Amino acid sequence: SDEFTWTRYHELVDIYKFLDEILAKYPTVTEPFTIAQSYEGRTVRGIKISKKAGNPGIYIESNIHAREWITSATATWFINELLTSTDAEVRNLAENYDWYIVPVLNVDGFVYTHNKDRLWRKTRQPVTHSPCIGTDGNRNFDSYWMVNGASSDPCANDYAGPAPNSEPEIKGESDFLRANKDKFNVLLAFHSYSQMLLSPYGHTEEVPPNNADLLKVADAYAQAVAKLSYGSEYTYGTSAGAMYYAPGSTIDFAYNEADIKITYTIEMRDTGRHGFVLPPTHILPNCKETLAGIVALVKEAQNLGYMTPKYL
Ligand code: 0X9
Ligand code: ZN
Repeated sequence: SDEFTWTRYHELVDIYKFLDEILAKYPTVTEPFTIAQSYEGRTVRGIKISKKAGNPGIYIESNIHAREWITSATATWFINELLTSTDAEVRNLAENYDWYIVPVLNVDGFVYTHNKDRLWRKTRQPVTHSPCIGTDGNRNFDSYWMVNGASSDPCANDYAGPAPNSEPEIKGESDFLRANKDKFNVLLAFHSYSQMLLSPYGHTEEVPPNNADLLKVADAYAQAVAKLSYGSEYTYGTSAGAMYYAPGSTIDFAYNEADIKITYTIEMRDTGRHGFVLPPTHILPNCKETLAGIVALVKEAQNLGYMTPKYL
């Protein structure tokens, strides 16, 4: 794309302009889709990239947390790479997998971080009988909602909402994932920061049946990133085990309700020096190491047998 660059962060309208340019430029292999209308009336948009029928599918959710700007910067860069890279590994990703990428899920919160409060995390829907605004999207999914952890206080940053799916953005993504569950073999939820890969579950320290595989695939990702001269150090583990309880998250919903057995929260750069306000100089290195990680992740998931098209 002409003016869209990865030397700075972009506002939602520019990200959507970038999507439109990509859709216009690659009409035979791209397709738009809609996840939801947000509380404030914005469209939550996604782009499908598919070069061949019958590919296994990979869904990428980005910026469910408004302030985690590095995630949409990386998602847009990744879209561009899938369509332009001449690298053999990237071409393999583009040719042999279908990609469903939502660069900004929490559109209202994202706009708010640009206009009002750089460190806003939640949605922007008011809560009845509370002066506080917004729900944590990553606690609002209808999977073990409010079981261990998550807050019932509307003023808390991890407020789970008045009910599961109370947020239109979350209801929309849930419906989309459920309706298309036969299409998705892998789901990645982009977050920052911590440099960690987190696998299910978030609501219990018990581990899922394929935990050993999930850790193997995460290890492949971490090793591929560490190998790069500029590569970051990534750790991994289950969400509740390696980080903290997080019930009602995207990846637990994906695992439990959409039958997506390879799924991670990817906490990108950094480890806390800059945190959410990651300087733009980090964008490209973060993008490149994420791509290297995803190449390795897909390869390992393929080796372990998780990439058979689910509808066959
Ligand atoms: O708290 C969260 O939602 C995530 N961390 S963040 O700093 N980006 O807010 C971690 C969630 C990890 N757990 C699950 N996804 N289950
Ligand atoms: Zn987050």
